[in-house]
Amino acid sequence: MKNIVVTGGAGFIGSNFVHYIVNNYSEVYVIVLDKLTYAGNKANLSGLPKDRVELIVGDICDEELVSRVVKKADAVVHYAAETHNDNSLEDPFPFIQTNLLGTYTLLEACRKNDVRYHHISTDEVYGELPLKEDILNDDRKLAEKFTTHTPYNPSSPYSSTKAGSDLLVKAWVRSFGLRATISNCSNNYGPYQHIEKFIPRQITNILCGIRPKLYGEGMNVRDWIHTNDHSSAVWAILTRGKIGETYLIGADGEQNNKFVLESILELMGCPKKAYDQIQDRVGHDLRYAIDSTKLRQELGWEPKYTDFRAGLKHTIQWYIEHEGWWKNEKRVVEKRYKKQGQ
Ligand code: NAD
Ligand code: TDX
Repeated sequence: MKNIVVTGGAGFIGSNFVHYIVNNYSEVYVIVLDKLTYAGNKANLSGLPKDRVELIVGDICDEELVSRVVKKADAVVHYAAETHNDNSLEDPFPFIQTNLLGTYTLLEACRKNDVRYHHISTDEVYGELPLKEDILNDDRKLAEKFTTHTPYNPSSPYSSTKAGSDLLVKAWVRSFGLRATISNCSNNYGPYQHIEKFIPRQITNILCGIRPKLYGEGMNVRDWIHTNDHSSAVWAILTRGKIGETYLIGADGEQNNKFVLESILELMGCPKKAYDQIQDRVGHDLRYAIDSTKLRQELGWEPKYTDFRAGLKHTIQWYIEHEGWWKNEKRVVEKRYKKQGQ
């Protein structure tokens, strides 16, 4: 793996992956293909050596461009997507276009050029799980965590387009022998995450003197993983994963939103209850939880950043030190949320 194309490499998780490669694998050259939508930012790649990383600004739906870029690669790692559930509820079309048509365009380019492909996906394709306490009180033996055998049951336009893109990959493996793998990861946190997302939205709200916003009662559970652990898992799958397989990535980081928000407030020296409970997200998934046994047993992967409180503290510090990175965007994001009643 000498030449890797990373789509969406100027976004949150993609750029963290590019940093991870540059810091750990000196022989690898990375081409980032990114449209630089509102979620992409050149600054996420600043400081990286020019002889190791190249940014090509373009759309993954552009067949001619994609074919030209993919031809040069040993592998494509596909992160580019429209990623925010709330946006998908306002306007699903960009999700259909990038997540489905964009993935199709990449798959065709990899098939025609026999290039190894790794598909980045989400645990949201499986829909929601009941809360742990409800499983204990129910005798139907409900699933406790997502595994690769859990049926797909996506809830939002975002997760349904991610589910559709996963299915395209599976079909390209079976029908055309594409050398592909898929990973479905849980909620990431860490530096460079766009401030529309839960954790950075609340940190930057506090820094701007705005009261944090919790959807509903805040009992929804997310399985948090530090983005560096996601990167090491993707590298393990890309280099040692079995072709045609799906791996679930998670670090046993379940927390409900209320706990996460109150932890942020406490770590930032604010009263624990200094937030507003607001209108809930439509179709809001209750709980996600990943069983990553397969990845751990088959590939020997282990997460390193498992102290959530320490990770949160470090992330808060990053947003404090990088005000220039997010400040201009804050007004736009909050205006959009206000229009949506959130
Ligand atoms: P992000 O929104 O921060 O970044 C997405 C990137 O893709 C941006 O740089 C954007 O400019 C680029 N992009 C969007 N449309 C494009 C197009 N048509 N052509 C080229 N580039 C385009 O997203 P993220 O949170 O970093 O997520 C990255 C991937 O990881 C996505 O596939 C997402 O589904 C998946 N994922 C995210 C999480 C999470 O917690 N954020 C968890 C599991 C999986
Ligand atoms: O202001 C908020 N208040 C709030 O309570 C926001 C923005 C969110 N929330 C809640 C909704 C969710 O239960 O916090 C939780 C996390 O919300 P998001 O950051 O929007 O993430 P989520 O919807 O869980 O999806 C994320 O993880 C899986 C990513 O955005 C997806 O791209 C990924 O696939």
